[in-house]
Amino acid sequence: MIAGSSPRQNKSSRSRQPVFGDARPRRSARYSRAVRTLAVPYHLDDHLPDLDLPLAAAAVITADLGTGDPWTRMAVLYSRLAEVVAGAITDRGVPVVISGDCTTALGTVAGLQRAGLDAGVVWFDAHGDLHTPATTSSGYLGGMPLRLLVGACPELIGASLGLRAVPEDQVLLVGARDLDPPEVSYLAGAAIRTCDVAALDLAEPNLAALPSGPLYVHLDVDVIDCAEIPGLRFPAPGGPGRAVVAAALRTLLRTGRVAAVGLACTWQPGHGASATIRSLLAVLA
Ligand SMILES: [Mn+2]
Repeated sequence: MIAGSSPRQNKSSRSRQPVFGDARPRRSARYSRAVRTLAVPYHLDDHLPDLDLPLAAAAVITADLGTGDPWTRMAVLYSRLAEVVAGAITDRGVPVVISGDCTTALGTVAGLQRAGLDAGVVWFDAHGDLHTPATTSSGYLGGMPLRLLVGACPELIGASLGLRAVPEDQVLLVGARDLDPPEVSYLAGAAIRTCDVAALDLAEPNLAALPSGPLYVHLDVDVIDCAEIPGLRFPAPGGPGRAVVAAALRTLLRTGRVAAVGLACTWQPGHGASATIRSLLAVLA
C-alpha cells in the first residue's frame, strides 16, 4: 500500500497526513492514494508492443514519435507521459510507470515537476546510468538517464521536457555494481549518495541517506541478481535476490513519501521474465 504522510511525521505514526502539494485536510486519519499503473511499452524510441509487463496497466501510453533522432522521438513520448503523470498526481494518484528502459524516468520526473513536486530520486539499478555522450563508449542512450536527471546535457531532451535538474544530493543510487570507469570518477566528485539494496532492509533500514521530501523510486529490474530474471539486456551477476529488493521497496513505501514509481523492465520480450518479479510487485498493490 502506498500511503501519504507528511515528511515531518514520525514514520511509525499511524495517523497519516495528506501529502505533496495539497494541504487540504482529510476526513480519514489514514489516507491511501490510489496506484495508477501506466505502461510505456518502449525501449528508447522502439515501440515494443509485445513487451511482457508484470502488472496490468490502467493506461498504455503510445505516441506518433515522428522522424528525427532518438532523443527527439523520445521527447515526444516522454512529454505525453509527463502530461499523464502530472494528471495522475493532480488526481491524488501514485503513478507506477512500467517501461522497457530507464530513460522513461525523464518523463516521469518531468511530470512530477509539472504537478509541483520536486522529487528526490531513489534509483535501483545494477548500472549507474551516469554516462554522457562524451563518456559513453557504447553509445547506448539507456546508459545516461540518471546523469541527465541531475542536469547534464539538457539540450538532448531535458530542456524540451521542461525538466529541472534534480540536485545531486537529492539522489540515492542503490545496488549499482557494474559501473564504467567514467561513472566511477564522476561519482567520486558528485554529491550523489550510493548504498547497497540491503541497507534499506526492513529490519534495520538506513534511511539517513534518503533524499528529503517526495520521492521518485526507480527500479531497474536488473538490480536483481541476473540468475533470478531471464532475458535481461545487460545482466549483472552478484546482485541481491528478489526478496531483498522487495523488502527495500517496502521500506521506502512505508515512509509515505513515494510520489511515483518507475519500473524499468529492461528485458528482451519473449523470455517470460515478467512472471519472475510478480511476487516482488505485490508490495505495490
Ligand atoms: Mn538502468
